[in-house]
Amino acid sequence: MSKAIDEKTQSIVKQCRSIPRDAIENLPNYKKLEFISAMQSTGFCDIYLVLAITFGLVGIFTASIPYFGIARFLHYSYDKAFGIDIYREECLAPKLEFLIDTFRPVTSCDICRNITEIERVSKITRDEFEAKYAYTNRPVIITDAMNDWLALEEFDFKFFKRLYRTNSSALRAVEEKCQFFPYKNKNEFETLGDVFEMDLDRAYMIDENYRPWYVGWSNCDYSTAYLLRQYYSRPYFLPERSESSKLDWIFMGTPGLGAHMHIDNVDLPSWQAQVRGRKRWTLRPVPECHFVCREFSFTVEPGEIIVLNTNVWYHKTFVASDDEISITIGSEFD
Ligand SMILES: *[C@@H]1O[C@H](CO)[C@@H](O)[C@H](O)[C@H]1NC(C)=O
Ligand SMILES: *[C@@H]1O[C@H](CO)[C@@H](O)[C@H](O)[C@H]1NC(C)=O
Ligand SMILES: O=C(O)CCC(=O)C(=O)O
Ligand SMILES: [Fe+2]
Repeated sequence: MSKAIDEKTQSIVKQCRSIPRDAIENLPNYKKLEFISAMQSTGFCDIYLVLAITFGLVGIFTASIPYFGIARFLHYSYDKAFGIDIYREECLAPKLEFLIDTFRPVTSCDICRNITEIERVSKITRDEFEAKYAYTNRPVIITDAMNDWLALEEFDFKFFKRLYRTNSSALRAVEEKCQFFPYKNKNEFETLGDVFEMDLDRAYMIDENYRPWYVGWSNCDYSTAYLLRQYYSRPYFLPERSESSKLDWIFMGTPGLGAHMHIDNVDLPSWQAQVRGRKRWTLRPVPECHFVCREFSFTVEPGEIIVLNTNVWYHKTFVASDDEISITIGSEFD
């Protein structure tokens, strides 16, 4: 879950601010990127997308022909032509942010081919979870994994406001080293501290003309993570050997807002527990699978955990409760 491409970009931007411009222009792939960028911004045509889809489709349709090397050939030339490893030249990214999504390697559409809705399961064993979902990129909702969580009673805006109070080490840690995503509220919330300075009437939508808000952040601070873990337990279905990531991701906000459609770049799949409120998700297959797979939506109810590989599914969210804020906590797993 740590996290969206744009979230990644944000951290890159920070890290790249100090690099002089001409050093960036000397990176080996700068010219190539600039060319594609110019084509796109003149609106000449979305040549890159057309090529990506064509390559992807031809690759898929020929993949089943044994010894007919075309899929391999296409994959190879695709990589050569477009496979700029943007993360090795991370400082190109902020300049050409919009290109990042298209620099994903081609995905096999087997991941999404037969999936048209999300499955809901309960009482699943670790082995079954591992075989069917953990590493298959098949999204799933587990409905019975948070029954004994204190978080269900305790997590609300005030809880986090107390935890991340002004000058606290928890807040300082997030502001200094963790990621913060204010989504549509980026003009008013520069840091997590700004969120908790919002007055409670607004936070709880009591204001007559309340303005909706939605934010997410990673908690990368060890002692805060330890505290948070007093309120939830590691979901029982995760494979035994799977390391629990030290990084918690928390998303919180009012009805009507959520995360925009994006795909992440983080290696691992993740789980996200819906502690409070309801959240509508839309999952969209990658563009090269547009004709093979379907987009679909569903709502995660309080008490449910969604497991999703956010690196292979585009996803967007939308808080769908009537009058309650949505609060989720989650993490990557391996
Ligand atoms: C998809 O479903 C079809 C028909 O139900 C089946 O033959 C095929 O093996 C499935 N493909 C995958 C990748 O699961
Ligand atoms: C936070 O720390 C600053 C600087 O040490 C201090 O001036 C300020 O009063 C503190 N604020 C609170 C609410 O403790
Ligand atoms: O929960 C959300 O609103 C977004 C979550 C997300 O983007 C993710 O888990 O990767
Ligand atoms: Fe995401």
